[in-house]
Amino acid sequence: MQYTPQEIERRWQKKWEENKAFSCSHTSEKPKYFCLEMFPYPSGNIHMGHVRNYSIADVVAHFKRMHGFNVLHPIGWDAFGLPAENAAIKNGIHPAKWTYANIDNMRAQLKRLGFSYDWDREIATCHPDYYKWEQLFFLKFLEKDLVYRKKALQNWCPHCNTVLANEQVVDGLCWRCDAAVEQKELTQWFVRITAYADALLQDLEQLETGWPERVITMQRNWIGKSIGAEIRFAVEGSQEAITVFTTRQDTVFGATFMSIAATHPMVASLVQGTGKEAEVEAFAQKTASLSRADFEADAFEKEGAFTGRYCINPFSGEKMPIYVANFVLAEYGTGAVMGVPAHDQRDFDFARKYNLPVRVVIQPEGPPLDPATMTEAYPDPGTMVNSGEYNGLANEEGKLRIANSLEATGNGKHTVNWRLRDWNISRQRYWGAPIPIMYCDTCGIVPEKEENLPVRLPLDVVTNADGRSPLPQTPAFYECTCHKCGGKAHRETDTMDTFVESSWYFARYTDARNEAAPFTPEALAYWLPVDQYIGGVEHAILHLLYARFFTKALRDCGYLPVDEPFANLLTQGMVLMGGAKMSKSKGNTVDPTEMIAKYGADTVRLFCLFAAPPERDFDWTDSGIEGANRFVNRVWRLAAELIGQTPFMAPCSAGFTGELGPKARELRHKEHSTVKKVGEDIRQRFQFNTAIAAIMELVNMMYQVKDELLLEDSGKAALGSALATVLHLLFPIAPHLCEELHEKMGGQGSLAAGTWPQYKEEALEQDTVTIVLQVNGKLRGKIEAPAKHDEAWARQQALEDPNMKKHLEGVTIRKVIVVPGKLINIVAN
Ligand code: ANZ
Ligand code: ZN
Repeated sequence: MQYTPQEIERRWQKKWEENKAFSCSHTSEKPKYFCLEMFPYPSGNIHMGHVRNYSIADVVAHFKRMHGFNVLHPIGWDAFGLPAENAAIKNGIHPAKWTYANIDNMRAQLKRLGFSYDWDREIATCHPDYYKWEQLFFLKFLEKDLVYRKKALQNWCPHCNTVLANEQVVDGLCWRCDAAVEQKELTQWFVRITAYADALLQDLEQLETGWPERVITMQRNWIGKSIGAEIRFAVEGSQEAITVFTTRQDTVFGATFMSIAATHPMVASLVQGTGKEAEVEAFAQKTASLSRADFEADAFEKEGAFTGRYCINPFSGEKMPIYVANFVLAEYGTGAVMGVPAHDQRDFDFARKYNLPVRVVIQPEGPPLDPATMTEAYPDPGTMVNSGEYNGLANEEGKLRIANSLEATGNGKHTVNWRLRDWNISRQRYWGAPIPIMYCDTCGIVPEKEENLPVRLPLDVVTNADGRSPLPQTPAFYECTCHKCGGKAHRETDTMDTFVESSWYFARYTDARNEAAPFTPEALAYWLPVDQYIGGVEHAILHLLYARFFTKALRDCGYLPVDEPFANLLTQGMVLMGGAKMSKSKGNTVDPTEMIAKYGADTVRLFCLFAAPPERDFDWTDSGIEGANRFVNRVWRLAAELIGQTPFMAPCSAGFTGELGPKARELRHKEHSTVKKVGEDIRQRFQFNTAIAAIMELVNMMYQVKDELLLEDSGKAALGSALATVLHLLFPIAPHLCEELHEKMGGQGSLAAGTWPQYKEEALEQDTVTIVLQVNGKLRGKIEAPAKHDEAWARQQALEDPNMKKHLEGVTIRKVIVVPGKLINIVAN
């Protein structure tokens, strides 16, 4: 019996496909389980990161099926986006052709890995049958004022020739190409994600049990709710006032200067006539190009330019110089910050640099702070001092009272601020879903009619070499008739951000072939939410936040029946090579196709699961994949030897204690305890690596005892049962191998429809236990004892053990510590 993975694997893949072994329906009586991996971008080839991600998900899907769940495990393609256009420019292929060819190739690769997908639900987001619904949602959002058009400074990537969302700017660079991001004024479509800021924050609570803590923290910080106050500072010699947002109104008596953003609308009027115009203008120019990420970088040097003007602190009455400062963000709060050097490090650095006064207004316990000797700001809580009528109050109490007083005097108010910004979804790119809007000279912005959807992306265009979208040069696309007045109109030529497609794809899987509607309520009610979502932690903010928003917004438009899309989230680690991320540019990639050709899909899957717990990164090594391959072969050889010699048995079915000899009982014990451990490892923590290790131990024991057990019938039965158990436990991990051996053993049908083995409590009890003997905590011996023994008997055995006797000679026994069935420690001196 030869192990020929290429042949075996293709044979079972064909069978599963023909029998539609993994298709599912929402009309089932069974409980449902929706297992989802983040769908791939069709870049051309499946890489090891995909293999790991999908292998994890596939174990979960099989495991749940074997536990009686009706499992939805779909796959599709996040198929719009820049790389298709770039490849088209480079190779002269149309983005559509490039994308669909890649999908064909990657689909074949996934099939070759034997993943248990319901292929009837495959989706590609670049298909009009998909984006048609997205355009519908755009119109629904427009009706609800959840999308709007606005002119604003935008993040602009000069290399990709498109705007980027804040989330797509990483440390001031484009997340795709690493070009420095510029600011450019453009009129764009925005999704009003801020309307759901509170709900997005609140509902994180629902996710606390199912999501990694750090992802929740990242989301919370991104949404960034700040509770504080706005305070008005009158400008000296002017009717104008500067309003600041602060979370520390309790420190207002310590505000000794004012700082405003370089693009603050009052800059010009403030400097006018002060003689500082040129200086401030030059400074503003220098600051304009900085991004939010620049401000947040640790090494960022805080600088400012004095405007020559002052404002008045409404509490202390003090004159505060007004600076234009590079650390004040124009788009956050009011674009102005009161400088409190004693209690804010940034302000402290600024004050030392420009020789501004430092006044302590919050005292910690212990020796009082002295501004003359302070080397850093004191940002923590304390008691208010130098604060007039507020002196002596705890600062938290002071916050409340000062905010109340602001409202009473009209100098300000309680305020909540959010870090979250609305989501700019306009992209000046071709390969995306058209925004279903037309502009009419008479009627203005005219939404396309629902019955006219989809607004099709034209495929007969010539892409520009510099990456500019061809749509503005394609009259056949943009020329249209206004359906309100019948006049000439012009279609929107921007397309939607591809993150829009991935914000709702999970819901489309519930009813992927529906041509009349995006979903059916029954299917949604049955399948949602996703029970287990699996993907990379790089999507912790962007994609997950957008999908959470879409779920709530579509719920409020009457579509989705849930508040949150993903009940449980697993973020898998990366597959590294020599400690570094695999990348084509570094030349340190491992091609899954090659590995499958060499070892078979089962080995590749097994290695990805065995190498580390799913959250952790692991290194791809030749020795690792070879080790996995040796184990697969070891299982094969064991089965080959046993088949024909042992009876066909169901898992965990070998006879009862009385009928089995001691070795067979030992094997039976191992078999049942392995079922328990593997089940727990997968169910509770997705610890596939320790689960596989436990299966390996069982296989090892079978090798050790088989020759002896093959001599008697009850031993053969014990081996037959253990082999069936191995194949069932290993099936989710190495499905082809297990199917083949199960069939060869005489098993009927497919393991894909099998049930998870059930261990018996009684079989977990061992015949004998090993008790460790110690004197004063040092190991001095061991005794084998019947599992059910008398404690006094065990003590006696310990005292009579020859080595123990030696160590107890000439000393007095003070105490005997007994851990029943495990340890006896005699304390003596
Ligand atoms: C005075 C103060 C004193 C502050 C103190 C802090 C400590 P979060 O929690 O992120 O909302 N701030 C307000 N608007 C800003 C802007 N546009 N650009 C840069 N900084 C800005 O932070 C709120 C604090 O960030 C505010 O409270 C303000 O500084 C600063 F001992 O005001 B604080
Ligand atoms: Zn019109």
